[in-house]
Amino acid sequence: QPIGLLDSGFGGLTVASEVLRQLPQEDIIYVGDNLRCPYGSRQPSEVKRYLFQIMDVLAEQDVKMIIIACNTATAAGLDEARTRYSIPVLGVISPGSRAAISATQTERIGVIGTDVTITSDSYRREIHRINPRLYVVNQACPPFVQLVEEDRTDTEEAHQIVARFLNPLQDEQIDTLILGCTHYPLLAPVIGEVMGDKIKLISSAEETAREASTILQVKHLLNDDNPVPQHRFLTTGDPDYFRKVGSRWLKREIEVTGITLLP
Ligand code: DGN
Repeated sequence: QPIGLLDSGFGGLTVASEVLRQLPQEDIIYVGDNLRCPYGSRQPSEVKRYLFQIMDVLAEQDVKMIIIACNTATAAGLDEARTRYSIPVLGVISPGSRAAISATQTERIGVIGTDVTITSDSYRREIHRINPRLYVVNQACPPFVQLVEEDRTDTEEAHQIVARFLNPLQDEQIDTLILGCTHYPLLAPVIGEVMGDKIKLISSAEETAREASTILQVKHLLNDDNPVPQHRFLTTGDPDYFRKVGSRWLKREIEVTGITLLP
């Protein structure tokens, strides 16, 4: 049985890449809802509807676990998703919070994400559930996702937009910045340049893949005899474009199939 992953577009590939690295014997199915990306400025109820449509597609493929590799969808629907499906469902917000809590020394953490994620205040709540003494400052960065989706991360315009949105964080004396959107690690070189090398950038990918691995191990669901793992990628957008951009981000040639979801 494969592991299912989903995102509004390319962002979840940062998590998929880490799953492939940590769990090389696993089959995966990835769904990118590129046609309806970005999710970040939609109503949470709409994001939740899209999330369940995609989870149904993955459930039909008999996946053994679903990783919601999107902070926006995690913030909008993780709790309800866990009640709807009987397989393990993982989000990216708790793993990212844990990684930041381990990383900070000054006890001051910044969080960047989409409007839905930042408005939900999910990271601050999760961090404070574990350690209420930590200072957490939120900053929404709505245009960042499109820079990734449109493959414009390596441009002067990207640098200017990133600098403008991160400016409010410069005086906050944070030492750790959570990339609270799975698209943002693909902008990490620019974000790192703007914030300086003293700031640790936290992506949820590594910690989420580790959690997936632990759960599969505990449940005796790990695939340890799978000589030719299958990696399938589905998109609601243009499969050729997904193959081109996705292959580059993942540093491997991928096969992509187009799918249609209800409006
Ligand atoms: N990759 C998504 C996230 O982590 O929030 C989302 C983005 C979006 O569609 N705006």
